[in-house]
Amino acid sequence: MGHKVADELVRQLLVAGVKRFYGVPGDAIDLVVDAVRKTGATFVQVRHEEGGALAASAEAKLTGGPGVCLGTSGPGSIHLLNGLYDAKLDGAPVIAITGQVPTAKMWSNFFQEVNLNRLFDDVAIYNAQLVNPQETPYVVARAVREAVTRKGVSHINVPEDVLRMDAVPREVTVKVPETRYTFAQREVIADIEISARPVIIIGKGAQGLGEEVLSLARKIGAPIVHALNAKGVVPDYVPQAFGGLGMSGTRAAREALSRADLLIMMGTSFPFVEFLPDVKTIQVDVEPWKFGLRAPVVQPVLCDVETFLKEVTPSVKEKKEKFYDELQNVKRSWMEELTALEKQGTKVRPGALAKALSEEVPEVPVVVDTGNVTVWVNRHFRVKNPRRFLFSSWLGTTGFGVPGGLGAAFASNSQVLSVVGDGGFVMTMQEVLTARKYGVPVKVVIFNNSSFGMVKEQQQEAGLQPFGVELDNPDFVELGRSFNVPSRRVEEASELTDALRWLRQEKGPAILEVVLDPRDVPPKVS
Ligand SMILES: Cc1ncc(C[n+]2csc(CCOP(=O)(O)OP(=O)(O)O)c2C)c(N)n1
Ligand SMILES: [Mg+2]
Repeated sequence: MGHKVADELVRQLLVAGVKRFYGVPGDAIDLVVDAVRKTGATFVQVRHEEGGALAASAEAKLTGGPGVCLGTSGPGSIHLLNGLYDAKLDGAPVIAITGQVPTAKMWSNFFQEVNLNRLFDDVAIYNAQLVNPQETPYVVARAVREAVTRKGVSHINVPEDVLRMDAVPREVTVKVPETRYTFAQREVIADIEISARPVIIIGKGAQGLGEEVLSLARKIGAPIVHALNAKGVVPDYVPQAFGGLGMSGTRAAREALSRADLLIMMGTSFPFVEFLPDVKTIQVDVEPWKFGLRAPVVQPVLCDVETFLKEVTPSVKEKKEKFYDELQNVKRSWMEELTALEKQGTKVRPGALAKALSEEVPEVPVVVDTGNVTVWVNRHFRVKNPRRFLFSSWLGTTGFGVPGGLGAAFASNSQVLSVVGDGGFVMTMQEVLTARKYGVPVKVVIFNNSSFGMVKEQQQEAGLQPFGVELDNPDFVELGRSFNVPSRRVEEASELTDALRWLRQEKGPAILEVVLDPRDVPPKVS
């Protein structure tokens, strides 16, 4: 057999630290799948390539990547696109390996011939077609380097016959030097010291730096507000935490921002400018092109959040008057509002469900789908100790929850909570079968309100009649059982705690459907 291009391609990816390959086999990609099999690495046979790409994206969000997904020529690779866009928009390093018809048939309108390089041009940072066997190590190493350092998607398309050609194993050791940042400390510190009401917004760049962010916040009296992808960085129970920002955020965060005289944006380019105050802004980011993206930034700081905090926190003068103290009544009244929404009748209330998840399923990563379910979790899921949440935060794709849970469970080698709406669940529910096949403990909680709840509200707000939003759902428990996955339904509030304990104790994947009142919608904070 010898060492072929497919073998070298897989070998290079394994050398780069790739742990598994998500995909559906077939046609042009079979040689890559076979090369994975021969190495003993994990090939995760998903049921839809979108699920594979979303799982790879979730894995990359959790670990820094790269996640890898595979697609065959034509249709299989077209299916990858939504997951790849999720990775692109959330800056998750993902590599897509796609097959192509043999070179002898290319450009002849052959069966399944799709110009995948053209199709992936917008989604991929690095978009290559491998035609020369000798180039294999370099092309793969570059795909890894580009995905990881530029935080996005690399795509390598390979014609089937090229995969069969002989290749020479070759080490490509490219050490990417670590970037060190410096900035005008004195100016930044002066801006902070003269402000009376600074507010900190954290985003993805503050991931894992909860304690450090809190130290600065305590010293300068700043309330901390999080963009969706920084949920869980800072615990909710400290006086500095004001919750989420934006449509799924809190009234307390809105109020804090409306009174701010200085904004410190750390590792975020939060897109909804209507939520941002028109005040002096210090923006900390490692991507120069992001400065001023949202506001005319006064003080751009080209720096990673960790270095920024290390340099600023010890040097800045402690403020006697803490702005977050002034706002505690605002925070208290928001918490009362949340608590009122969590008051159970006989039926489960969605806010109470999100809160119960935080209490009954501690310590595991939480993957959240897109819909009102995002809002319930962002507001009502109380973070005690910092923990990871994964969202499709920038693409906002419905259907992220189950495949995202699959990728997160593989990557963390632990249980994962996948919180999904009934609409989002059905979009990608086939990946429950994948979780079962590999015994991966994805614990799915379905917020079943029999509708595309968020869309229904958007239609109403726009003065439209709700249309196309009611869902004729299957019996989720029967469905789950037919997947051979333990499944339960909760209809009464009194059953919830017990059901969540059951969910947590199941060894493999499990489904808990919770029946909700479709009229129970999250309040607007604007
Ligand atoms: C792939 C995709 N299709 C459509 C949408 C538009 N969309 C946004 S929220 C939503 C509703 C999701 O319904 P469900 O999962 O039941 O959650 P709910 O809002 O009811 O909590 C839809 C369809 C989207 N974001 N992504
Ligand atoms: Mg719904």
